[in-house]
Amino acid sequence: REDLKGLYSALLVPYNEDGSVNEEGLRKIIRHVIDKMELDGLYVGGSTGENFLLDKETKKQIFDIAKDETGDAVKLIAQVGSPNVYEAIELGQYATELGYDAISAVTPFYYKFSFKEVKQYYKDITDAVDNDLIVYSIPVLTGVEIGLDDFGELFELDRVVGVKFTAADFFLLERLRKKFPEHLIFSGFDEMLLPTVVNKVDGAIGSTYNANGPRSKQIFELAKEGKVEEALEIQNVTNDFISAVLENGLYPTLKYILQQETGSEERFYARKPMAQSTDAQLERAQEIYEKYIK
Ligand code: NAY
Repeated sequence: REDLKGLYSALLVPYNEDGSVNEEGLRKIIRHVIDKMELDGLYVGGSTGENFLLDKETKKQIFDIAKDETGDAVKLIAQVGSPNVYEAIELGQYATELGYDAISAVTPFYYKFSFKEVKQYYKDITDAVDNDLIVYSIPVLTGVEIGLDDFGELFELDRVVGVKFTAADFFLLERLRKKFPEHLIFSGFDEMLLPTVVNKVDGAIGSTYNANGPRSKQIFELAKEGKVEEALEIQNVTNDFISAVLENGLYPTLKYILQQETGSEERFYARKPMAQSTDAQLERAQEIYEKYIK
């Protein structure tokens, strides 16, 4: 699946105060990501979209809007994973019928599933959905660690084409790349984009690319060309930005910046139980916006 390579937005979703999707705002964010950030694709239904706080119908609504707004302009990956595997299958089939280029599924979380159970989960999804699947590994949020040999077993499943690797384990990343040259590896931590590209990942999926697209693309391209020094300079500025964002609150700050960038009057709310931004956070977000993005 060479065609899936590239830089993806982990799509951020704006909500209304009552928790419903702000459709107009979402469409504007998608346009911004495609037209201004010039990213290669959208990863829809990930952590950044607050997906794990949503009911099934709202997840479908977001898949619909993203496909409708995007058409065939960029690649679309639907994150459908959930400890409720029946829902994962239904969403995978739904996104596939809509024309999504691939699906992705987070490792099942909450209960301490054995690797055998995790593997069965991926088998059940890929048996039932006629699409390629990217494993979404994010141990910091799920607590689920997958080792090298276990990745090998998952990659043996028909239609498992790669992994979104959101971890700071560069030893494991290097081993994975060497052992599985044919599988796709997407980097998941934006602040570590450069060292993951040096380790020859095929692409990256991140929340900050929604706002910091141009610098991220430069890092990606320069590093691929072996221009590590130049790429590092841009990663340094990027990480000044990311540090400031993380310190002020990741989603509130990105939401504020995207609200400004898309010229949306309506505030981009979070979905409960995420807290809404405080005035102090909004003020600081404006400073960060002016310093790094505007
Ligand atoms: C998703 O599914 O939304 C993602 O791709 C998550 C990727 C992000 N990881 C986490 C833990 O939020 O983009 C990163 C992250 O926000 C960024 O690197 C800042 O730490």
